[in-house]
Amino acid sequence: MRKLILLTTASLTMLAMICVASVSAVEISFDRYYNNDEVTAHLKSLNKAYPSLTKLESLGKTEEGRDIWMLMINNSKTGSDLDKPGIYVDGTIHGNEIQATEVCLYTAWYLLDKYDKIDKVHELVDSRAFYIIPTVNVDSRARFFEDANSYGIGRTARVAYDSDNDGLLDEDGPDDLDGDGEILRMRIRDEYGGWKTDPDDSRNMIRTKPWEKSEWRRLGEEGYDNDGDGDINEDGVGYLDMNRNYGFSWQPPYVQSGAGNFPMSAKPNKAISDFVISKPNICFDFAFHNMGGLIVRGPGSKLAGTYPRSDVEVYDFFGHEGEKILPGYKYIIGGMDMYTTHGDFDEFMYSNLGIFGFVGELFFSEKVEYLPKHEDVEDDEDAPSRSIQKHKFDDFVSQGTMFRDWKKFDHPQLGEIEIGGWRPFTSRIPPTFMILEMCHRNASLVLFVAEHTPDISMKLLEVEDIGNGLKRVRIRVENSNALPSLSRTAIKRDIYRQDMITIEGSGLDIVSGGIVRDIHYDRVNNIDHHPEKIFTHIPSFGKRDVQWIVRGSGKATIKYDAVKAGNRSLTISY
Ligand SMILES: [Ca+2]
Ligand SMILES: [Ca+2]
Ligand SMILES: [Ca+2]
Ligand SMILES: [Ca+2]
Ligand SMILES: [Zn+2]
Repeated sequence: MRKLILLTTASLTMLAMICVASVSAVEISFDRYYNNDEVTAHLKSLNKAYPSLTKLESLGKTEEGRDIWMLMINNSKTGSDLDKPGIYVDGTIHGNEIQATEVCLYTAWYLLDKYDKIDKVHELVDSRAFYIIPTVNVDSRARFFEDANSYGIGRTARVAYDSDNDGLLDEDGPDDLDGDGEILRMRIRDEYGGWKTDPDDSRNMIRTKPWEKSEWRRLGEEGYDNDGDGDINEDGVGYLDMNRNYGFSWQPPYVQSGAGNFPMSAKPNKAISDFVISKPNICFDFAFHNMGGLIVRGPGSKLAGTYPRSDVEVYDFFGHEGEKILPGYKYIIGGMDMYTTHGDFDEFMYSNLGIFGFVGELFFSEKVEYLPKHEDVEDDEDAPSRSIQKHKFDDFVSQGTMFRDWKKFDHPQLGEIEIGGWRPFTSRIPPTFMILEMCHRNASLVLFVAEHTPDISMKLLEVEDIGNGLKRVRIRVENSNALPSLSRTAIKRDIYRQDMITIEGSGLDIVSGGIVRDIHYDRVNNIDHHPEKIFTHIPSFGKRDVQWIVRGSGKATIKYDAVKAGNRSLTISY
C-alpha cells in the first residue's frame, strides 16, 4: 500500500512537471468581480509568486483605513525601476466603476503569468517598469460589494459633506426599504407624474405626451426622509469626487461639483500624487473608469489650453490604434467631445507633470442591448426602444438576472409605492461573461503603449580629421518608438531636467560641442559652457545628432542619461 502511494506521488510529480509550461503560478479567473479582500489577496499572491518581478506597497490608508495598494512590476535583475521608462495604470477612482479594478488586476496578472510564456511580454517586463494601482477609491468600491447598493451609488470618497446646507452631514441617503440587500428605484401612482407603463413591456416605463394622462411618477432610489425635512435622499454619503480633487486648475465646489475643500484633500489623491511625483520615469498613464467605450485624452477644460502639435500627434498615434484594439471604442478629447472637468487626474498628469495619458471609459450600453443588425435598426421605425432591447438581452442572454420587476411596498411617508429596476451589478458594469475580453483588450492597449516607450540607441556617425590636430566626432541618438523622451509640454514648462549626453575619456580635450541643427548645411548650435555635457530630448520616432570637436586621439565614452528614457552608453575611438 505504501509503495503504491509513493508511486502515485511520483507519477503526480511527473505529471505536474509535464504540465508546468501551461500552468499558472497564480490562477485568477476573470469571469466574476472580486471584492476588496479578494483583490488584496490576489495582489499578495502575485507578489509572493513573483518576488523578483514585483513589489507590493501600500501607498497609505483611505479615509476608512483601507490600504491603497500599488503593485510594481519591475525585474530587479535588469535594474532599478527608475532607470526604465514607466507605465502607470490605475482604476476605480469612482468607487462604483468597479470593473476598472479587474482590468488593472488582469494587466498585472497577464504581465507576470506570460513573462515566461510569451517572448514579447518577457521583453516588456525586463525593460519597462509598471506601476499598477487597481483601486483608487478603495472605500467606496469595498462598500459597493458590502452595503445595500445600486449601480449609481458610491462614486464619492468617504468624506462627509452637507449637500443640502441644513447643518447635518450625510444625514439622508438611500435606504434598503424592503431589505433585499439592494437599492432599486421607487415609483408612485400619479396621473401627472410624466410616465406610463410601456404597452410593449410592462416592466418598462415611457414618457407620456404632454396631452396624455400619466400613470407613474419616478421617485429615484429607495429611501425614507431620514431627518424629517420633507426631502428624501437629499444628503447621502459625500460628495467628494476624487477625479475633481487633483491639483491642476482645481476649482472650488461652486464651480466644480465634488471638488472637495482644497486640492488633494482626499487621502488617496494625496498618496497617489506623492507617489507619481516620486516616479519621474513615468511616461504614460492609464486611468480606467466606466462607461461609454471611450479612449479619452485631454484637455479636459479650456483652462488647460490646447496641446502642442507634436504631443497631439503622439496621442493620435495611440488613440487611433486603440480604436482598433478596442472595437466599438472611440478616441475623443474629454473637454471638447464630452464635458469640462477641473481637477481631474489626467490633466494633473499631463499639464502639471508633462506625462501623456488616457482615461479608459470601459464598456458601453450597446453591449447589453438585444440589437438586430445595426443597419436594420436605423431603417426600422418599429424597432424596439433601447430600454426594451436591454430587457430582451436580460431575458434571453442574462436569463432575467439583471432586472427586478416592480412590486408594491407600503412606504411610511409616501403610502403605497412600487420598488423595482435594474440591479446593482448591471447598467454600468458588463455581465460577468464579458469581463475577460474587456480586460484583455484594454490590457492590450496598455501593452501597446508600453511597447512604444522611448527606446533610445546611439551610433557613431563619423570621426573626421579636420586638420590642425582636430577631429570632429558626430553621433546620432535615435528613438525608434512613438513616445518622445519628454513631452513638448514637459519641455516648455521645464518640468524635468532634459536628457544629458556626455562625453568623457582620459586625456580627452574638447574644443567645442553642440547639437547639429542641420546636417546637410552643416549647421551646429554650439554651447557656450561645458561642451562635454549637452542637454536635449529625443522626439517621437526622431533623432538628435551631436557633435564635438576634440584634440588628440584615444578612447571616449559617450553616455545618454534620461529621466524617462533610461540610460545608454557608447565607446568610441577618435
Ligand atoms: Ca445635510
Ligand atoms: Ca431594496
Ligand atoms: Ca430628508
Ligand atoms: Ca436634510
Ligand atoms: Zn469615472
